[in-house]
Amino acid sequence: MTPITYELIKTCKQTGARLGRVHTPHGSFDTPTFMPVGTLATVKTMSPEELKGMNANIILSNTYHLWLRPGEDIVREAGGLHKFMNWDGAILTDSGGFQVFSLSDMREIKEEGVHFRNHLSGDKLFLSPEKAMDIQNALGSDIMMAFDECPPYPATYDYMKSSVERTSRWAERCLEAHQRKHDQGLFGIIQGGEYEDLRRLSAQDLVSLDFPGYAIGGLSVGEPKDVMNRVLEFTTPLMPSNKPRYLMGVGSPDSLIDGALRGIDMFDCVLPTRIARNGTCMTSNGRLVVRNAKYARDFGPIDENCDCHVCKNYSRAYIRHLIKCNETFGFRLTTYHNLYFLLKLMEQVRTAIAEDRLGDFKEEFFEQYGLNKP
Ligand code: PRF
Ligand code: ZN
Repeated sequence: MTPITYELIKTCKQTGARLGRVHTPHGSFDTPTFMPVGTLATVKTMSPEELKGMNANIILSNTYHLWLRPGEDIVREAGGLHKFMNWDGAILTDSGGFQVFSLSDMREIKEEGVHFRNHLSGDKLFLSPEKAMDIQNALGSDIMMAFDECPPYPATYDYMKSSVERTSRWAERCLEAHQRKHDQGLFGIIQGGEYEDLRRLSAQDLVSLDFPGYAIGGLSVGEPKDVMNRVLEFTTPLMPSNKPRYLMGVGSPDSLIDGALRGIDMFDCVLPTRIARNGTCMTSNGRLVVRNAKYARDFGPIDENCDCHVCKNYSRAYIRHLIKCNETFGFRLTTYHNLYFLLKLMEQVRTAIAEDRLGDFKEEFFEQYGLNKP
């Protein structure tokens, strides 16, 4: 019995997108959903109460970062990540594979695992499927991710093939090493870049291992948007329809809609929180750089179509002032608005699926967001 189950509620007659619900030991969440990123056991500047207030039911955290600081032993001693950070909703942890590849140079990939340097201290480190499972078992996340390799874009066919085969062997070792099958679910990660037959190979290998959910990795790594959409089109049909499908590292409003349209249920990305901290807001009319001088005397809200606490109470001029002065409260306000905006967008996507009109919703949203320009 797996602690993670997926309930398919309905598919959109217009697009085939899925409306569903995922059940975890720390509550359920409706899909398609967006997971705010809390790399170091905090969604930067937001309290768990604020996240709850915007209807976030699942957040993501990172094995690699928590392993380095404060160390998984301290989190285990605290009673697990939920208790440590006072978050009683669901938590998904990424395995560290991707972070090693994106944050550290001087890495050496071997069959046993990856040798690399600590991105903070320069010390030598080693991460393997077994180690990634040990750490995630100590953290106690509801959903753990398999230890994979995410090759850079573009990668040659031959490299990608050997990488996919290794990721499959690592996935098997992850299943073997996973100690808390009764209360933590482990998801497999499908790799293969833009190569259709390698995505099929990867999907077949992983599906045969019977994980309670599957992710698509190796996308949003610099490939053009139409490549990502094409890969999703041939990959999601290879994934079991009775399990959740997670597209890793994707969080722009247009990609969330395009992903949902192609049968994706879960997304995560640092985009909304990261751009918030340099003064960029997501709005129904596209991105708004609230730092800009033109907002110095603009006493209207960030987004006149947003009903979040920030848009109801604070002006562009005030938020611009705070951010220009590096005031923490300014970063909190833009972060709150951006997360609220994406969570609300996913709620609108779910409603559109329920009403069999996600295709129409996409047209309307893209038009207003400014994405239908030639
Ligand atoms: N693998 C893992 N985490 C990830 C990715 C991946 O391929 C991506 C790709 N965009 C984001 N995060 N383990
Ligand atoms: Zn708002």
